Amino acid sequence: MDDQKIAPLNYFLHSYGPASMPTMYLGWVFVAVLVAIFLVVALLLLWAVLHKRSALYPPTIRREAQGMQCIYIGTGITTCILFAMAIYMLVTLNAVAKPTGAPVLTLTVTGYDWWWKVEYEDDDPSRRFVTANEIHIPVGRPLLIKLKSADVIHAFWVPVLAGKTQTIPGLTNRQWLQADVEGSYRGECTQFCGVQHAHMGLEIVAQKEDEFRSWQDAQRKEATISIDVMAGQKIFLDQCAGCHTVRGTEAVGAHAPDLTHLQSRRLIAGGLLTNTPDHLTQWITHAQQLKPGARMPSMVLTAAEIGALSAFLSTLN
Ligand code: HEC
Ligand SMILES: [Cu+2]
Repeated sequence: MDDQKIAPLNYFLHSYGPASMPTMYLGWVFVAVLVAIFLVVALLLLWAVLHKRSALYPPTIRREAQGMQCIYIGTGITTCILFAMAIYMLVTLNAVAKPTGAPVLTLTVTGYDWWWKVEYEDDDPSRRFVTANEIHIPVGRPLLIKLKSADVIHAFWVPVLAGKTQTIPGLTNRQWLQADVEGSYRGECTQFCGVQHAHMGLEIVAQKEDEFRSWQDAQRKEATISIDVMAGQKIFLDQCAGCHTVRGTEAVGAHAPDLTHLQSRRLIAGGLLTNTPDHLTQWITHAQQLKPGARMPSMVLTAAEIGALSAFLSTLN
């Protein structure tokens, strides 16, 4: 969790993968062309202001014909530029439409108010697993993401890796993605989906193949609950299991983030808080103050219950 790298250049108008690289160049080229056009027009305007037509030289037929000629040339140039830009845009759309090769991984990502459920698919059902908000991927390999929604329309967007795709109730949309640089990339919901839309973040963590494999193996495991935290587990089963799952226990709630490997995640609550013991306690007791409207109530617990529950949650790694 702590040694996770943050990609150094996680900026606007940068790209770290082939699903977004062509679009990034398109953006830069369009900005350059538009700035150039702006400068040319501004200069021509300035020239016109400075060379005002003198009243001593009334318009002649020859001058008017010259004026018309200028308009034809200007329209011609504009049309050519617009056509060139349209063609470049179509070429770019085509370039990002298909993955660089067969996807090595298929994920189903489902948007919920206001978090993301992430399912790693596998032909062997025993190798499938579920997590939330933090998506690990092998660096340099294409993957396929199936996008669904559990409630309203959301949109999945990791700007430096790929364009945005909507998640629509009842539909499965598809999007491919590839990160060519190791690191952690921020994503957002980009379709207004209710009060906490701004706190529906996600993180993509691109890792070396072997690191990714061991992360996957760890995620597949069920939680191992030690006898010391049984009191906390009991509170969890009473208070939290209606919504949350911890694989390996009787908690199988389906409409909240899977907490089996909660401690492996860097952030909680859609990127609102870093995952520290302190923040976890605050979140559990004050979810509605921290993220008003979130689909988790602020839980009313005694200090002893919070202590036992925190001990239980701290073992979910
Ligand atoms: C009514 C359903 C419900 C109950 C009961 C509930 N939760 Fe939640 N919980 C949620 C939802 C929904 C979220 C996601 C909220 C968000 O990010 O908007 C969540 C998020 C969390 C998270 C953050 C997970 C992450 O990775 O982002 C933790 C930790 C958590 N709950 C712990 C608990 C504990 C512990 C209890 C019991 C004391 C509990 N919850 C009870 C619905 C519930
Ligand atoms: Cu949203």
